[in-house]
Amino acid sequence: MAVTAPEPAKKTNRIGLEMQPYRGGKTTLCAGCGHNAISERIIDAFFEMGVDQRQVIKLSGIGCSSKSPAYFLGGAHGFNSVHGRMPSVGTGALLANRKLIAIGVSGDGDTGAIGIGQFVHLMRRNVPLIYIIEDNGCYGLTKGQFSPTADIGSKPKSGAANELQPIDTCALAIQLGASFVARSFSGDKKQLLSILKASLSHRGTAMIDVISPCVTFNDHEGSTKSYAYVKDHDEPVGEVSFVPFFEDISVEYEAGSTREVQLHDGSKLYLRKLADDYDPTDKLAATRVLHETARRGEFATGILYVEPDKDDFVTLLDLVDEPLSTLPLDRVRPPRAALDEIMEGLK
Ligand SMILES: Cc1ncc(C[n+]2csc(CCOP(=O)(O)OP(=O)(O)O)c2C)c(N)n1
Ligand code: SF4
Ligand SMILES: [Mg+2]
Repeated sequence: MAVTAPEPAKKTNRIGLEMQPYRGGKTTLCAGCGHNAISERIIDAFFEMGVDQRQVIKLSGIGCSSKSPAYFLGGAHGFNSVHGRMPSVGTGALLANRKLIAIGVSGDGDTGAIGIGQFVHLMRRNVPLIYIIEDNGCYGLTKGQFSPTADIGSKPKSGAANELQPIDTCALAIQLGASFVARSFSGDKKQLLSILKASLSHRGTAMIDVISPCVTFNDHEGSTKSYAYVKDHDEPVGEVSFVPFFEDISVEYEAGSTREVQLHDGSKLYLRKLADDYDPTDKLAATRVLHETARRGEFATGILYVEPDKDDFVTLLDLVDEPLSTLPLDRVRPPRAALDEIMEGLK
């Protein structure tokens, strides 16, 4: 009689779940699209951090990138909003329920064009949300027109090269007050996973710009957001190692060359400097590196800036601990007598 070997036990995370429940629907994006790789890393990060999806809200705007939340975390809440308007929907959701873990996915068009005003105010408020830009330098969903992150000199498949100044979303986010700003590449599994896991331990806006090539409209020779170009011009500012609060690992590191940063939930980030003078808690240094690398046609990647102790928007507003959405009416509405008093005062 043939004896079959027992199936290897499936890996479970710290809340006892397998990877499968963290997946979403089958992707309808093009095969090879960078956005699919980012969805995979989000699934890995939430699984490895043992996040309870019932606490999670996925948000997005409009674009191929904004379709992505359908392809990860099938057990989370979701809101696919209007083009460029995800920040206000996310802010509202987080004010109504401060216990939510929010992850927003946007595109370079959704953020840098129609949604730029909303993006600016989200960053300056330091709303506690992970904000991912799946950055392919074009409007993928509407057939590849240049977006505001297209680099000067980047060439389309046909027609003239881009001559307009690009928006550097990382430099903008740092200047505006975001407290965790990173850039990565959809093809760099290790770096992107560490950044995503660290962003889950941060309290405040975690803005992650992920260069994510559009294989259908912007992956040819001459494009500065193609796989080949980004692989050759990726300049990490440091190596990112992340140790979550629930893993008791002591890390040996070379003093002087590695920076230890304690995050909100007690997790630790170890940022090993590759560039001599890089300090991820120094806004000016981060901004300078972004400008210098851009001038050379390169992309600085890694955790560019982190300010773990900055108050987030919910804390600044001094909201009660219980989610507003769970409070009875008599605790959210002023009593009749208080309204009458106000009206009297206006006479
Ligand atoms: C109000 C409004 N204006 C314009 C559009 C058309 N539109 C849909 S997606 C898109 C741009 C998407 O680009 P991006 O955010 O970079 O996402 P990608 O598809 O590249 O991932 C535009 C202009 C729209 N849907 N709604
Ligand atoms: S058109 Fe481009 S951005 Fe959209 S799914 Fe295809 S490869 Fe991705
Ligand atoms: Mg795009």
